Amino acid sequence: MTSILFITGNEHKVEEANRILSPFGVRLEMLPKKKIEVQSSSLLRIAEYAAYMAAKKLKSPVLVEDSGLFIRALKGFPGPFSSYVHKTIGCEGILKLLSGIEDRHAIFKCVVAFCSPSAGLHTFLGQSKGQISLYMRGHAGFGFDPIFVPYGEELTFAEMLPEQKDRFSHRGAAFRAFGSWFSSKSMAKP
Ligand code: ITT
Repeated sequence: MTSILFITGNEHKVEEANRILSPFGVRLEMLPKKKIEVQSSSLLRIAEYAAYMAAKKLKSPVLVEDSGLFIRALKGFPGPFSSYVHKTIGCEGILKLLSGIEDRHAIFKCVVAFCSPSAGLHTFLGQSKGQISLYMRGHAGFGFDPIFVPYGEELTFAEMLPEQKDRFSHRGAAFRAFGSWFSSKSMAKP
């Protein structure tokens, strides 16, 4: 197993990422620091900047992930502000904003940024398209899981078994892309 530092304050992300990466022989060690965020509405820019700054400071390979829920009827809100919006108005607030609105289309997006002093910066994207449910369902997972139903499915992420969520999720797609790239190279050295 290769160990890589994962800069995040979110334990759920670490648990999910480790589950997804274990077949690739990669284990993430959580470094529970708030990542350094640029003021940007781009997940890609936020993740790239945070990974670059952390690798430079720690002189070690690091991973950073930035994700968010983009709701079409709300013109992409909460998007890059998902963490703050979840802490403030939560799933209930999103359901209120969407009450009476027929268009429930939404996309979960995830950007994984890997940066190492020797290999430089590499990013991996994942997304999951689906619908915002009419009410909260299920208790598994975190964040907006109780209100997100991926297309082709009936259950919300919060009603699924963990491995089932990984199969459909934005994080599953992004970390699988990272895992297959990483295991095909030897990028672990500083
Ligand atoms: P770090 O920045 O410390 O990594 P964070 O939780 O603040 O942790 P983000 O800035 O990337 O992370 O915010 C992403 C938010 O989007 C997250 O807090 C959730 O509210 C929501 N989110 C992302 N992925 C999700 C998922 O798989 N299920 C449910 N909600 C998710």
